[in-house]
Amino acid sequence: MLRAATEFLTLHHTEEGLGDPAPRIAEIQDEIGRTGTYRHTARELTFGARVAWRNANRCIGRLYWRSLRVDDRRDLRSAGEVADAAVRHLREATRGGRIRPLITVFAPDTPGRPGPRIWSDQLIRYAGYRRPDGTVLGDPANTGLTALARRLGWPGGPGTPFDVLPLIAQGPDGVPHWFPVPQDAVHEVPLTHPGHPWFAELGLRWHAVPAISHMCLEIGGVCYSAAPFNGWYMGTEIGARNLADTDRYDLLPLVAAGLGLDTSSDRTLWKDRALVELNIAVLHSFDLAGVTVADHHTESRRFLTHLDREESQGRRVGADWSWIVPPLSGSTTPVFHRTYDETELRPAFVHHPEGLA
Ligand code: HEM
Ligand code: NRG
Repeated sequence: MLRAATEFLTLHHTEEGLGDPAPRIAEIQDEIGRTGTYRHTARELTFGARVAWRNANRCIGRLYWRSLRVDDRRDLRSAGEVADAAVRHLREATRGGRIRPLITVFAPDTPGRPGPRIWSDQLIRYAGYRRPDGTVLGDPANTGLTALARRLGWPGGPGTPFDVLPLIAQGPDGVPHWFPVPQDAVHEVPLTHPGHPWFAELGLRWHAVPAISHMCLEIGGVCYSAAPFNGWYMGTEIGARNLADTDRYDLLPLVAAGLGLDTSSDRTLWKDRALVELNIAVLHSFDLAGVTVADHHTESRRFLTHLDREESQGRRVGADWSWIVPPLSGSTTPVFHRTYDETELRPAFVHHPEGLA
Protein backbone atom coordinates (compact mmCIF):
# COMPACT_ATOMS: atom_id res chain seq x y z
CA MET A 1 0.00 0.00 0.00
CA LEU A 2 2.82 2.41 0.84
CA ARG A 3 4.34 1.84 -2.59
CA ALA A 4 1.02 2.57 -4.33
CA ALA A 5 0.45 5.60 -2.09
CA THR A 6 3.92 6.97 -2.82
CA GLU A 7 3.40 6.61 -6.54
CA PHE A 8 0.02 8.35 -6.37
CA LEU A 9 1.12 11.20 -4.12
CA THR A 10 4.15 11.82 -6.31
CA LEU A 11 1.88 12.00 -9.37
CA HIS A 12 -0.53 14.34 -7.60
CA HIS A 13 2.17 16.69 -6.36
CA THR A 14 3.94 16.73 -9.72
CA GLU A 15 0.87 17.31 -11.89
CA GLU A 16 -0.69 19.91 -9.64
CA GLY A 17 2.57 21.66 -8.81
CA LEU A 18 2.26 21.03 -5.08
CA GLY A 19 5.98 20.81 -4.38
CA ASP A 20 7.85 18.05 -2.59
CA PRO A 21 5.50 15.13 -1.76
CA ALA A 22 7.89 13.71 0.87
CA PRO A 23 6.23 15.27 3.95
CA ARG A 24 2.80 14.00 2.90
CA ILE A 25 4.23 10.55 2.15
CA ALA A 26 5.88 10.43 5.59
CA GLU A 27 2.54 11.31 7.15
CA ILE A 28 0.84 8.52 5.20
CA GLN A 29 3.57 6.04 6.14
CA ASP A 30 2.91 6.81 9.78
CA GLU A 31 -0.87 6.50 9.32
CA ILE A 32 -0.54 3.15 7.53
CA GLY A 33 1.72 1.94 10.35
CA ARG A 34 -0.89 2.84 12.96
CA THR A 35 -4.13 1.92 11.17
CA GLY A 36 -3.26 -0.32 8.23
CA THR A 37 -4.61 2.27 5.78
CA TYR A 38 -4.74 6.03 5.20
CA ARG A 39 -7.27 8.68 4.33
CA HIS A 40 -7.09 10.80 1.18
CA THR A 41 -7.71 14.53 1.44
CA ALA A 42 -10.72 15.76 -0.55
CA ARG A 43 -8.35 17.20 -3.11
CA GLU A 44 -6.47 13.90 -3.50
CA LEU A 45 -9.77 12.07 -3.92
CA THR A 46 -10.93 14.43 -6.66
CA PHE A 47 -7.64 14.22 -8.51
CA GLY A 48 -7.55 10.43 -8.13
CA ALA A 49 -11.07 9.96 -9.50
CA ARG A 50 -10.36 12.19 -12.49
CA VAL A 51 -7.14 10.40 -13.29
CA ALA A 52 -8.89 7.02 -12.97
CA TRP A 53 -11.21 8.20 -15.74
CA ARG A 54 -8.20 9.46 -17.75
CA ASN A 55 -6.71 5.97 -17.38
CA ALA A 56 -9.84 4.06 -18.50
CA ASN A 57 -8.44 2.39 -21.63
CA ARG A 58 -11.87 1.23 -22.76
CA CYS A 59 -13.43 4.70 -22.66
CA ILE A 60 -13.71 6.84 -25.77
CA GLY A 61 -15.20 9.77 -23.79
CA ARG A 62 -12.09 10.87 -21.92
CA LEU A 63 -11.55 14.33 -23.44
CA TYR A 64 -13.45 15.94 -20.57
CA TRP A 65 -11.75 14.03 -17.75
CA ARG A 66 -10.83 17.25 -15.91
CA SER A 67 -14.49 18.24 -15.66
CA LEU A 68 -15.57 15.20 -13.62
CA ARG A 69 -17.51 16.29 -10.53
CA VAL A 70 -16.70 14.31 -7.43
CA ASP A 71 -19.26 13.93 -4.67
CA ASP A 72 -17.34 12.90 -1.55
CA ARG A 73 -19.67 10.64 0.46
CA ARG A 74 -17.00 8.65 2.27
CA ASP A 75 -19.11 9.08 5.41
CA LEU A 76 -21.70 6.65 4.00
CA ARG A 77 -21.45 2.85 4.21
CA SER A 78 -24.84 1.27 5.01
CA ALA A 79 -26.89 -0.21 2.15
CA GLY A 80 -29.74 2.25 2.74
CA GLU A 81 -27.45 5.28 2.79
CA VAL A 82 -25.73 4.12 -0.37
CA ALA A 83 -29.05 3.57 -2.16
CA ASP A 84 -30.36 7.02 -1.14
CA ALA A 85 -27.18 8.73 -2.29
CA ALA A 86 -27.25 6.77 -5.55
CA VAL A 87 -30.73 8.11 -6.28
CA ARG A 88 -29.45 11.60 -5.49
CA HIS A 89 -26.56 10.94 -7.88
CA LEU A 90 -29.01 10.15 -10.67
CA ARG A 91 -30.93 13.38 -10.10
CA GLU A 92 -27.76 15.49 -9.93
CA ALA A 93 -26.32 13.88 -13.05
CA THR A 94 -29.49 14.09 -15.14
CA ARG A 95 -30.46 17.75 -14.71
CA GLY A 96 -33.51 17.36 -16.94
CA GLY A 97 -31.32 16.08 -19.77
CA ARG A 98 -28.23 18.31 -19.59
CA ILE A 99 -26.18 15.39 -18.37
CA ARG A 100 -22.97 16.02 -16.52
CA PRO A 101 -20.19 13.59 -15.64
CA LEU A 102 -20.36 12.80 -11.92
CA ILE A 103 -18.98 10.24 -9.49
CA THR A 104 -20.19 9.59 -5.94
CA VAL A 105 -17.52 8.02 -3.75
CA PHE A 106 -18.58 5.96 -0.71
CA ALA A 107 -16.51 4.61 2.20
CA PRO A 108 -13.46 2.60 1.07
CA ASP A 109 -12.38 -0.89 2.08
CA THR A 110 -10.33 -0.74 5.29
CA PRO A 111 -8.54 -3.57 7.14
CA GLY A 112 -11.19 -5.87 8.61
CA ARG A 113 -13.99 -3.65 7.33
CA PRO A 114 -14.97 -3.89 3.68
CA GLY A 115 -16.67 -0.86 2.15
CA PRO A 116 -20.19 -1.01 0.73
CA ARG A 117 -20.89 -2.71 -2.60
CA ILE A 118 -23.45 -2.07 -5.28
CA TRP A 119 -24.41 -5.34 -6.96
CA SER A 120 -26.34 -3.67 -9.78
CA ASP A 121 -23.86 -3.09 -12.59
CA GLN A 122 -25.57 0.21 -13.40
CA LEU A 123 -27.86 2.38 -11.27
CA ILE A 124 -30.55 2.00 -13.93
CA ARG A 125 -31.15 -1.45 -15.42
CA TYR A 126 -34.15 -2.97 -17.16
CA ALA A 127 -35.44 -6.28 -15.85
CA GLY A 128 -35.06 -9.46 -17.87
CA TYR A 129 -37.70 -12.03 -16.91
CA ARG A 130 -37.01 -15.55 -18.06
CA ARG A 131 -40.21 -17.21 -19.27
CA PRO A 132 -40.91 -20.95 -18.85
CA ASP A 133 -40.17 -21.53 -22.56
CA GLY A 134 -36.68 -20.05 -22.12
CA THR A 135 -37.34 -16.74 -23.89
CA VAL A 136 -36.85 -13.45 -22.04
CA LEU A 137 -39.16 -10.49 -21.49
CA GLY A 138 -37.03 -7.35 -21.22
CA ASP A 139 -33.22 -7.15 -21.26
CA PRO A 140 -31.61 -10.60 -21.41
CA ALA A 141 -28.38 -9.11 -20.01
CA ASN A 142 -30.12 -8.61 -16.68
CA THR A 143 -31.77 -11.97 -16.03
CA GLY A 144 -29.26 -12.75 -13.25
CA LEU A 145 -29.77 -9.40 -11.53
CA THR A 146 -33.55 -9.75 -11.93
CA ALA A 147 -33.50 -13.23 -10.39
CA LEU A 148 -31.35 -11.96 -7.51
CA ALA A 149 -33.81 -9.09 -6.88
CA ARG A 150 -36.67 -11.59 -6.80
CA ARG A 151 -34.79 -13.86 -4.36
CA LEU A 152 -34.26 -10.84 -2.09
CA GLY A 153 -37.99 -10.17 -2.05
CA TRP A 154 -38.59 -7.73 -4.91
CA PRO A 155 -42.16 -8.45 -6.05
CA GLY A 156 -41.35 -7.79 -9.72
CA GLY A 157 -42.38 -4.90 -11.94
CA PRO A 158 -45.42 -4.32 -14.13
CA GLY A 159 -44.13 -6.75 -16.76
CA THR A 160 -43.16 -4.44 -19.62
CA PRO A 161 -39.95 -4.92 -21.68
CA PHE A 162 -38.57 -1.86 -19.84
CA ASP A 163 -39.28 -2.38 -16.11
CA VAL A 164 -36.67 -0.53 -14.04
CA LEU A 165 -35.00 -2.91 -11.60
CA PRO A 166 -34.47 -1.99 -7.96
CA LEU A 167 -30.97 -1.09 -6.86
CA ILE A 168 -29.17 -3.88 -5.03
CA ALA A 169 -26.64 -2.70 -2.47
CA GLN A 170 -24.81 -4.16 0.48
CA GLY A 171 -23.41 -2.52 3.59
CA PRO A 172 -21.19 -3.73 6.46
CA ASP A 173 -23.50 -6.67 7.25
CA GLY A 174 -22.46 -8.19 3.90
CA VAL A 175 -26.11 -8.87 3.03
CA PRO A 176 -27.52 -7.46 -0.21
CA HIS A 177 -30.76 -5.47 0.04
CA TRP A 178 -33.03 -4.10 -2.70
CA PHE A 179 -34.23 -0.50 -2.97
CA PRO A 180 -36.74 0.85 -5.47
CA VAL A 181 -35.38 3.53 -7.78
CA PRO A 182 -38.07 6.26 -7.81
CA GLN A 183 -39.58 6.86 -11.22
CA ASP A 184 -38.79 10.58 -11.18
CA ALA A 185 -35.07 9.78 -10.82
CA VAL A 186 -35.13 7.75 -14.04
CA HIS A 187 -35.21 10.01 -17.07
CA GLU A 188 -36.21 8.00 -20.14
CA VAL A 189 -36.46 8.78 -23.83
CA PRO A 190 -39.22 7.26 -26.01
CA LEU A 191 -37.76 6.33 -29.39
CA THR A 192 -39.13 7.73 -32.62
CA HIS A 193 -37.67 7.97 -36.12
CA PRO A 194 -37.51 11.24 -38.09
CA GLY A 195 -38.71 9.62 -41.33
CA HIS A 196 -40.80 6.63 -40.19
CA PRO A 197 -43.88 7.36 -38.10
CA TRP A 198 -44.50 3.59 -37.53
CA PHE A 199 -41.27 3.39 -35.54
CA ALA A 200 -42.90 5.03 -32.49
CA GLU A 201 -45.38 2.15 -32.31
CA LEU A 202 -42.60 -0.30 -31.53
CA GLY A 203 -42.80 1.20 -28.02
CA LEU A 204 -39.03 1.39 -27.58
CA ARG A 205 -37.30 3.56 -25.02
CA TRP A 206 -33.99 3.90 -23.21
CA HIS A 207 -32.79 5.67 -20.09
CA ALA A 208 -30.82 8.91 -20.38
CA VAL A 209 -27.97 8.18 -17.98
CA PRO A 210 -25.46 5.32 -18.08
CA ALA A 211 -24.18 5.06 -14.49
CA ILE A 212 -21.73 2.21 -13.93
CA SER A 213 -21.95 1.16 -10.31
CA HIS A 214 -20.17 -2.17 -9.82
CA MET A 215 -16.53 -1.14 -10.35
CA CYS A 216 -13.95 -0.36 -7.68
CA LEU A 217 -12.18 2.99 -7.81
CA GLU A 218 -8.57 2.29 -6.86
CA ILE A 219 -6.46 5.28 -5.81
CA GLY A 220 -3.01 5.03 -4.24
CA GLY A 221 -3.63 1.50 -2.94
CA VAL A 222 -7.04 2.36 -1.46
CA CYS A 223 -10.07 0.58 -2.94
CA TYR A 224 -13.32 2.55 -3.00
CA SER A 225 -15.55 -0.48 -3.39
CA ALA A 226 -18.60 1.56 -4.38
CA ALA A 227 -18.14 4.65 -6.53
CA PRO A 228 -20.88 4.92 -9.18
CA PHE A 229 -20.01 7.22 -12.08
CA ASN A 230 -21.68 8.47 -15.20
CA GLY A 231 -21.14 10.46 -18.35
CA TRP A 232 -23.55 10.54 -21.26
CA TYR A 233 -24.36 7.91 -23.83
CA MET A 234 -22.79 7.48 -27.22
CA GLY A 235 -25.80 6.56 -29.41
CA THR A 236 -24.25 3.32 -30.67
CA GLU A 237 -24.19 1.86 -27.14
CA ILE A 238 -27.98 1.81 -27.30
CA GLY A 239 -28.68 1.51 -31.03
CA ALA A 240 -25.90 -0.85 -32.08
CA ARG A 241 -25.63 -2.99 -28.93
CA ASN A 242 -28.36 -2.82 -26.29
CA LEU A 243 -31.29 -2.86 -28.72
CA ALA A 244 -29.58 -4.77 -31.53
CA ASP A 245 -27.37 -7.57 -30.17
CA THR A 246 -29.00 -10.97 -30.61
CA ASP A 247 -28.42 -11.67 -26.91
CA ARG A 248 -29.95 -8.32 -25.90
CA TYR A 249 -33.22 -6.85 -27.28
CA ASP A 250 -32.51 -8.37 -30.73
CA LEU A 251 -34.64 -5.80 -32.56
CA LEU A 252 -33.10 -5.81 -36.05
CA PRO A 253 -35.64 -8.28 -37.50
CA LEU A 254 -38.51 -6.13 -36.18
CA VAL A 255 -36.99 -2.90 -37.53
CA ALA A 256 -36.24 -4.56 -40.88
CA ALA A 257 -39.85 -5.73 -41.13
CA GLY A 258 -41.05 -2.16 -40.52
CA LEU A 259 -38.70 -0.92 -43.22
CA GLY A 260 -39.99 -3.57 -45.62
CA LEU A 261 -36.52 -5.01 -46.22
CA ASP A 262 -35.84 -8.33 -47.90
CA THR A 263 -34.58 -10.48 -45.03
CA SER A 264 -34.35 -13.70 -47.01
CA SER A 265 -30.56 -13.51 -47.29
CA ASP A 266 -27.71 -11.93 -45.33
CA ARG A 267 -26.45 -10.57 -48.64
CA THR A 268 -29.23 -8.01 -48.91
CA LEU A 269 -27.47 -6.33 -45.94
CA TRP A 270 -30.84 -5.91 -44.24
CA LYS A 271 -29.17 -6.03 -40.82
CA ASP A 272 -26.80 -3.23 -41.76
CA ARG A 273 -29.64 -1.06 -43.08
CA ALA A 274 -31.87 -1.71 -40.08
CA LEU A 275 -28.94 -0.95 -37.76
CA VAL A 276 -28.37 2.47 -39.31
CA GLU A 277 -32.07 3.41 -39.06
CA LEU A 278 -32.21 2.25 -35.44
CA ASN A 279 -29.19 4.42 -34.61
CA ILE A 280 -30.73 7.39 -36.41
CA ALA A 281 -33.81 6.91 -34.23
CA VAL A 282 -31.73 6.90 -31.02
CA LEU A 283 -29.87 10.14 -31.84
CA HIS A 284 -33.01 11.83 -33.15
CA SER A 285 -35.06 10.90 -30.07
CA PHE A 286 -32.44 12.01 -27.54
CA ASP A 287 -32.04 15.30 -29.41
CA LEU A 288 -35.80 15.80 -29.49
CA ALA A 289 -36.02 15.11 -25.75
CA GLY A 290 -33.17 17.52 -25.02
CA VAL A 291 -31.01 14.76 -23.54
CA THR A 292 -27.24 14.85 -24.05
CA VAL A 293 -26.03 12.10 -26.37
CA ALA A 294 -22.93 11.79 -28.55
CA ASP A 295 -22.73 10.34 -32.05
CA HIS A 296 -19.80 8.04 -32.78
CA HIS A 297 -18.22 10.33 -35.39
CA THR A 298 -18.03 13.30 -33.03
CA GLU A 299 -16.94 11.24 -30.04
CA SER A 300 -14.19 9.59 -32.13
CA ARG A 301 -12.85 12.97 -33.20
CA ARG A 302 -12.92 14.19 -29.61
CA PHE A 303 -10.97 11.14 -28.57
CA LEU A 304 -8.19 11.93 -31.04
CA THR A 305 -8.17 15.52 -29.74
CA HIS A 306 -7.77 14.00 -26.28
CA LEU A 307 -4.79 11.91 -27.43
CA ASP A 308 -3.13 14.99 -28.94
CA ARG A 309 -3.78 17.09 -25.89
CA GLU A 310 -2.48 14.48 -23.47
CA GLU A 311 0.60 13.78 -25.55
CA SER A 312 1.38 17.49 -25.75
CA GLN A 313 1.36 17.44 -21.92
CA GLY A 314 3.90 14.62 -22.04
CA ARG A 315 1.48 11.89 -21.00
CA ARG A 316 0.95 8.59 -22.78
CA VAL A 317 -2.65 7.54 -23.30
CA GLY A 318 -3.50 3.87 -23.06
CA ALA A 319 -6.43 2.57 -25.08
CA ASP A 320 -8.04 -0.73 -25.98
CA TRP A 321 -8.82 -0.72 -29.72
CA SER A 322 -11.53 -3.36 -29.42
CA TRP A 323 -13.50 -1.17 -26.99
CA ILE A 324 -12.69 2.25 -28.50
CA VAL A 325 -13.77 1.53 -32.09
CA PRO A 326 -17.55 2.08 -32.34
CA PRO A 327 -19.72 -0.97 -33.11
CA LEU A 328 -21.23 0.79 -36.13
CA SER A 329 -19.30 2.03 -39.19
CA GLY A 330 -16.00 1.61 -37.37
CA SER A 331 -13.83 2.31 -40.38
CA THR A 332 -15.57 5.62 -41.08
CA THR A 333 -14.22 6.97 -37.78
CA PRO A 334 -10.60 8.05 -37.31
CA VAL A 335 -10.10 5.90 -34.18
CA PHE A 336 -10.21 2.76 -36.37
CA HIS A 337 -7.15 3.59 -38.43
CA ARG A 338 -4.42 3.36 -35.82
CA THR A 339 -3.12 1.36 -32.93
CA TYR A 340 -2.86 2.27 -29.27
CA ASP A 341 -0.56 1.83 -26.32
CA GLU A 342 -2.22 -0.78 -24.06
CA THR A 343 -0.38 0.05 -20.85
CA GLU A 344 -2.69 0.15 -17.82
CA LEU A 345 -2.04 2.93 -15.32
CA ARG A 346 -3.32 3.68 -11.81
CA PRO A 347 -5.51 5.23 -10.38
CA ALA A 348 -8.06 3.12 -12.20
CA PHE A 349 -11.55 1.72 -12.25
CA VAL A 350 -11.24 -2.04 -11.79
CA HIS A 351 -13.77 -4.82 -11.96
CA HIS A 352 -14.32 -6.61 -8.65
CA PRO A 353 -12.95 -10.14 -8.95
CA GLU A 354 -16.12 -12.07 -8.17
CA GLY A 355 -19.11 -11.78 -10.48
CA LEU A 356 -22.78 -11.85 -9.66
CA ALA A 357 -23.81 -15.01 -7.79
C1 HEM B 1 -16.42 2.66 -21.17
C2 HEM B 1 -18.22 6.51 -23.52
C3 HEM B 1 -17.82 9.10 -19.45
C4 HEM B 1 -15.28 5.50 -17.41
C5 HEM B 1 -17.03 3.47 -22.12
C6 HEM B 1 -17.57 3.01 -23.38
C7 HEM B 1 -18.07 4.09 -24.03
C8 HEM B 1 -17.85 5.23 -23.20
C9 HEM B 1 -18.73 4.10 -25.40
C10 HEM B 1 -17.59 1.57 -23.87
C11 HEM B 1 -18.80 0.95 -23.27
C12 HEM B 1 -19.21 -0.36 -23.84
O1 HEM B 1 -18.77 -0.73 -24.94
O2 HEM B 1 -20.02 -1.01 -23.17
C13 HEM B 1 -18.25 7.55 -22.61
C14 HEM B 1 -18.85 8.83 -22.90
C15 HEM B 1 -18.74 9.56 -21.77
C16 HEM B 1 -18.08 8.74 -20.76
C17 HEM B 1 -19.47 9.26 -24.23
C18 HEM B 1 -19.24 10.97 -21.65
C19 HEM B 1 -18.76 11.87 -20.83
C20 HEM B 1 -17.13 8.32 -18.53
C21 HEM B 1 -16.87 8.70 -17.16
C22 HEM B 1 -16.14 7.70 -16.59
C23 HEM B 1 -15.97 6.67 -17.61
C24 HEM B 1 -17.38 10.00 -16.51
C25 HEM B 1 -15.59 7.58 -15.19
C26 HEM B 1 -15.45 8.61 -14.36
C27 HEM B 1 -15.39 4.41 -18.25
C28 HEM B 1 -14.93 3.08 -17.91
C29 HEM B 1 -15.29 2.26 -18.99
C30 HEM B 1 -15.93 3.12 -19.97
C31 HEM B 1 -14.22 2.65 -16.63
C32 HEM B 1 -15.05 0.74 -19.11
C33 HEM B 1 -16.22 0.02 -18.46
C34 HEM B 1 -16.04 -1.48 -18.38
O3 HEM B 1 -14.92 -1.99 -18.24
O4 HEM B 1 -17.09 -2.17 -18.47
N1 HEM B 1 -17.20 4.82 -22.04
N2 HEM B 1 -17.79 7.53 -21.33
N3 HEM B 1 -16.57 7.09 -18.75
N4 HEM B 1 -15.97 4.41 -19.50
FE1 HEM B 1 -16.68 6.03 -20.48
N1 NRG C 1 -22.52 0.31 -22.76
C1 NRG C 1 -23.20 0.51 -21.51
C2 NRG C 1 -22.63 1.66 -20.70
C3 NRG C 1 -21.12 1.62 -20.54
C4 NRG C 1 -20.52 2.95 -20.19
N2 NRG C 1 -20.81 3.97 -21.16
C5 NRG C 1 -20.75 5.30 -20.89
N3 NRG C 1 -20.29 5.62 -19.67
N4 NRG C 1 -21.16 6.12 -21.77
C6 NRG C 1 -24.68 0.76 -21.80
O1 NRG C 1 -25.47 0.94 -20.89
O2 NRG C 1 -25.05 0.78 -22.97
N5 NRG C 1 -20.36 6.80 -19.10
O3 NRG C 1 -19.93 6.91 -17.93
O4 NRG C 1 -20.87 7.73 -19.71
